[in-house]
Amino acid sequence: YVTIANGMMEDEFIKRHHKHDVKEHQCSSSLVKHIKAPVPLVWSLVRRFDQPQKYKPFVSRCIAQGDLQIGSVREVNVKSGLPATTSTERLELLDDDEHIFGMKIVGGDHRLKNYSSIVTVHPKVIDGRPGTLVIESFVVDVPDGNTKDETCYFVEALIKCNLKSLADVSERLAV
Ligand code: A9S
Repeated sequence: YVTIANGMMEDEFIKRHHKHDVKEHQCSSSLVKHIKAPVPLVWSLVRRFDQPQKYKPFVSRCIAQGDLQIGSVREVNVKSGLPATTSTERLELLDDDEHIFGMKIVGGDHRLKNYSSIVTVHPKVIDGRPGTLVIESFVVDVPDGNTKDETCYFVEALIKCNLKSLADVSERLAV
């Protein structure tokens, strides 16, 4: 019953914090990651809009204007070998009490139009110690020539890499 309860808890979080207005030509999904590190540590990485490279493996450089205010914009350069080189992104949500981070992609030489994502961070006991449940959801336009499934698969694969790296960095720092 514990797993069912946990599943319901995650579903509640998703329903409450990860609402996206999904249009017909868009796709949306959410991913969950358990991290064996305390919430303050994980949140300290997620909240740094100006330094996504602290944990995102594809980011090579980031320049952010403004000081982490809602509406700040960052210019992200990504590593070679990816189907893009730059992404311009806007900070939409940063709630240090509820641990909610939201951003929108507003430009760049990639195909993710109208991409919007929300990351929430929740305390959870893992292996009898303070751990973190991270939930990341997104909505994005389905590019011409692609299906919803292909688009969701592509974005989910990237987010899984980001969340795996967030876990590795957090768990290394938590030692
Ligand atoms: O950075 C994120 O939080 C999520 C995504 C999906 C970023 C994807 C990306 O940076 C690439 C990795 C370069 C892939 C962008 C904006 C477009 C891509 O095609």
